[in-house]
Amino acid sequence: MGFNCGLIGLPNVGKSTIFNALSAAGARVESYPFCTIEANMGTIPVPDSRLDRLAVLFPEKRKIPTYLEFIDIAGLVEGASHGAGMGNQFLSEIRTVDAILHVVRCFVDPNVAHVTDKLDPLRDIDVVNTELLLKDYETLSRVEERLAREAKGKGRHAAARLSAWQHLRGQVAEGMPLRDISIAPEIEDSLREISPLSAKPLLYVANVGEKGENEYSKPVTLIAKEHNTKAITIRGLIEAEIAEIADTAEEKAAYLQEWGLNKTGLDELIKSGYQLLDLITFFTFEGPEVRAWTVPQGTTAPKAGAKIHSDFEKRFILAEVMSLQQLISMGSEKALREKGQVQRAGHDYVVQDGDVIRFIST
Ligand SMILES: Nc1nc2c(ncn2[C@@H]2O[C@H](COP(=O)(O)OP(=O)(O)OP(=O)(O)O)[C@@H](O)[C@H]2O)c(=O)[nH]1
Ligand SMILES: [Mg+2]
Repeated sequence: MGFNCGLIGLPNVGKSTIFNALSAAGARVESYPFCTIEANMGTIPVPDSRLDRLAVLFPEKRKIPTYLEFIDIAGLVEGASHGAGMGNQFLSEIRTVDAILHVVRCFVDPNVAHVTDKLDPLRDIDVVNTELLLKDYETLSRVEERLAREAKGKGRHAAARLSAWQHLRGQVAEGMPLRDISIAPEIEDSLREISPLSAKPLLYVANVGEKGENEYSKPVTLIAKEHNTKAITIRGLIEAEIAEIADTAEEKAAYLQEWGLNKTGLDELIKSGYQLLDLITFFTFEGPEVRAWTVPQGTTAPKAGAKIHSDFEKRFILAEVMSLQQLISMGSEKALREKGQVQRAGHDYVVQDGDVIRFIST
């Protein structure tokens, strides 16, 4: 599995349109708000030219990419944290995702209703972020009541935990998202348990309509920087249409070129998403498959092995690590071995982006 991204935002900003562009899954799109009620889900293969090049060396093997999962969630409105609109459903769906893609309407189209009177991306961003924070505040307050009961007469540790928690709630009350707050070690576990919404990595997606970057999307890029993240721009409608009509990668490239684009929003999203989540890709060519895998940066070889087979971690002996570049330029694993270019890596080896690995286990 790659990673799991939830598309969120106000109603009618183009979330389902962008979902379609990304997954070509044909989710229902309408010009009225709240058209999405049940979340749509799509799994898409991550295009990676390194895997394509590696696969050339193993023509008899099946090529299996790593995957990215998108969830198109119902629109959120002011008051969602108290159940307005699709509030509660929306918020519970967000809890399950690894990262948030916050879609912001930056296209002008009088035929598409806006939930408020006029286009104002920064206000829209604020509405959504505030609802996430309010929900977190409510959850933190509930847990605090429990911690306060536990702290009664239970010594220093419980009291310290309560006070760290109170401090944290105070910061959230001031409007700070949890992802920007450094968390005291004694409350890390309790916080992880509640999977707070404002702690999830966030990427802004400016839906810019036909003409690309515009006066509405520029402030989104600036605010993204202020929030220590990035904004990418997607021409939602165009990319969705291209995804629908193009049957092959070549056709898609030709359509994109017609619009003066050299890559899709998806390419950009994957790149930014991997950076945002600190993810890397490694490759294997064991058995009948040549395959890409996604793991977080800093994963050790036995843990990476566990992606492939859960008991690989326990049975791990060593990892034989090859550089993809060298493997391709020398043409075979054998040639690499003869030159002594296969690295034998132990339990502590930290897998690097682009490693080609053969796991040796008991
Ligand atoms: N002109 C223009 N219209 C767009 C663009 N992207 C989306 N739309 C239109 O905006 C309307 C809403 O799009 P959806 O994708 O259904 O929006 P949503 O955010 O999923 O809406 P809800 O599910 O109701 O929250 C549709 O009529 C789309 O065709 C765009 O880039 N340009
Ligand atoms: Mg929708």
